[in-house]
Amino acid sequence: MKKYNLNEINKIMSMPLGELLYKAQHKHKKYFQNKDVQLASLISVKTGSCPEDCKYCPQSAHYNVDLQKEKLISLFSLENAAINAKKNGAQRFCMGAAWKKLNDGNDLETIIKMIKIVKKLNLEACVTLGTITEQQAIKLKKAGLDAYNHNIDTSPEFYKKIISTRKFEERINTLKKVRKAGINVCSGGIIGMGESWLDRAKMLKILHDMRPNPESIPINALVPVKGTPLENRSLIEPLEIIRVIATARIIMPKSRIRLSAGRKNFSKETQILCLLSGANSIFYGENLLTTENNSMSEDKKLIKEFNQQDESIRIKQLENEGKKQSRSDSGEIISLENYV
Ligand code: SAM
Ligand code: DTB
Ligand code: SF4
Repeated sequence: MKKYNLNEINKIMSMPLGELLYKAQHKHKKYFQNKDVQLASLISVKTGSCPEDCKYCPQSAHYNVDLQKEKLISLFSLENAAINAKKNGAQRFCMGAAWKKLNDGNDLETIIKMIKIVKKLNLEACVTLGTITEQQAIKLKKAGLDAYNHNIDTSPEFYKKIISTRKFEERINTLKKVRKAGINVCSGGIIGMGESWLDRAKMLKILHDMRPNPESIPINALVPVKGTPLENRSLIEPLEIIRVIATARIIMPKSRIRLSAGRKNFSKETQILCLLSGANSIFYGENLLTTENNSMSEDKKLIKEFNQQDESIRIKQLENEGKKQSRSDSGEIISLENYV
């Protein structure tokens, strides 16, 4: 797999849009021949009161956000949510907890039970629980865990402006433990927190330098939540996320790129452009962790429209131009059979 340096990544990200999308599509077609879009459902298994101070996060205990805090949910609620996700067509089920780190004992044992429930339903199981130890990673793998989500979020330099309660390196260390235990890595970031294009390129470079690359890469657009320090940040321009996704697709062609938080603020056309740029997964379900997501019926329509040839256009063309014959510009009768 080709190695890109920072300069090259920057160059790719700033290419004329047509060229960027062309290159991204070329890679996408080569590595994902069946062109599927994976649907990943998300549930918050433990909500709020997190000791970390991530400036974007409504679940941090440092900020005053209107949020219903909750302890670990019951196995019964978890199973119902997973059954529902499966019924609605999800392939992956991701469980998130607002923890700085996973504690041994009841928390770890309950998470293991949750993973087993999800696996029994034949869903891919993913968790995001904060920092974990090597031993915990091995236990999670043994329980059947497919993937661990742990985002690097942004460049190491900008990270310091967003989070003061932990270091960027801690994230990398946890990711190494996940990989070593044989669990697939899910790691990506957020755009729209005030970072520069260089920060975005650096974030992508770090993900690209991980060998193998993370199997999945969530690209979140900041959801500015009232009460968090980033509440007043304006929404990103749609073309910004498209450039980030297309660049990620080009430099990490085998990874599943997940169009993640912030999708609710995008038009249908922007979401389709994200899929055309190389995104091949979405978070699917009415809620993310604590904020709203797009409706499932809209999403089903979106994927259908994206994948299906529009027969109605072809039929209308035939109706308008006479069943099997049409006139060319020069008035010559031509057969449509050659064209449809
Ligand atoms: N506590 C765990 C951790 O930090 O890894 C798991 C949960 S945390 C909420 C998972 C990810 O959600 C974060 O790394 C961040 O990328 C994303 N996230 C959180 N709040 C967000 C927001 N307001 N807008 C966009 N993405 C957000
Ligand atoms: C990821 O990168 N995005 C998801 C998932 N991994 C866990 C979380 C998005 C959270 C958005 C804010 C919220 O709903 O609390
Ligand atoms: Fe806690 Fe994760 Fe939110 Fe940071 S992103 S405050 S670690 S839940």
